[in-house]
Amino acid sequence: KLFNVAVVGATGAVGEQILKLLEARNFPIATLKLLSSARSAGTKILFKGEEYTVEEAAPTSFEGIDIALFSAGGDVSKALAPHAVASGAVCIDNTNAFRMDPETPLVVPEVNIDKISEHKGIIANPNCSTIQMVAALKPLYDRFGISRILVSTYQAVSGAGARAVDELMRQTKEIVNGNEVKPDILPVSSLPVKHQIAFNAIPQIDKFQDNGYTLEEMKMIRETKKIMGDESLEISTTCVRIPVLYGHSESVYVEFKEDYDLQEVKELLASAPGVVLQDDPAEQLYPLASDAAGQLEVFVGRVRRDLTHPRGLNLWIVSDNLLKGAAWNAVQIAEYIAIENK
Ligand code: 11C
Repeated sequence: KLFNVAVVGATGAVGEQILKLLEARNFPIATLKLLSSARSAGTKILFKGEEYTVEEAAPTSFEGIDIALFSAGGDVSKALAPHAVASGAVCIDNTNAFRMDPETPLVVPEVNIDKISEHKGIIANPNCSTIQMVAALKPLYDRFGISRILVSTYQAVSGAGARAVDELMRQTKEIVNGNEVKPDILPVSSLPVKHQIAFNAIPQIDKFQDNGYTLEEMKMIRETKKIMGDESLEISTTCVRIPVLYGHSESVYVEFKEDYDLQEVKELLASAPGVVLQDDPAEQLYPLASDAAGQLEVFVGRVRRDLTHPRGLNLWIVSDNLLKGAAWNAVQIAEYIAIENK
């Protein structure tokens, strides 16, 4: 069967990757509708050699659509996904809008694909920094149990969109040329205070919440518990933006419930779906954002026993935030839906 597919946010950083993957994976498409905000409507995009004109997304855009992939921001998803569902579409939503809604499955295929069948029209794609962490930790969680996770992230600017990518390039040139830097986008484009990202590290991703954590940090905490189906998981997060274009890196400490064998941990990671173990200190082999960029997998290395806790383990987890962290996870879900509805 072929499907009528809509991509909402087709001109954005994630939308662009979704289209590339639908093309590369030869997704069974009957018709393709490209939608965006009024600002980008009219843009021409090539898909499989054919030119498409991006249309402004509206409540009436979804008639006859089977699968709608949303990545145009939470407000657009909140406003339009219910209309898409009412028109009979299954929505795969890349935004924060429905992730914590109890009616909406929050899915990382390698972790909880079984939840897809519970959807009531919307399936949520988790935040990029959550996806790569849970994909790597799932086989360890299943084998040893995890009581506690402490994570610090090193996140690429592309997580904040194409304008943040341009901003890093522009600031880098300004500094190298000895000119004054004028920050414009980061850490949060809608807030008045901006900070330099070139040659810097900004310990703020998204807005601060009342508890002193940022929304990105709280997303990682809430989403991990929901995806793992374990509200008792203790998780502490610090999310940092660094001057990398593509690929989020994470330093992760986990405390297992049971004693573990380090070799078995490595074997579990090496055989986990969608995970690549890159761990050989003698060869200086470990995951790098520059290698992970453009790849679909989650890369894990620096796997080592904690020196202070007998059931503690340290790891380094890296993945392309626009691919497994967003577009690829969404297209994987779309592929499952296509197979289910064959
Ligand atoms: C970032 N993780 O790197 C964010 C981007 O909830 O899907 C993804 C935001 C989200 O800035």
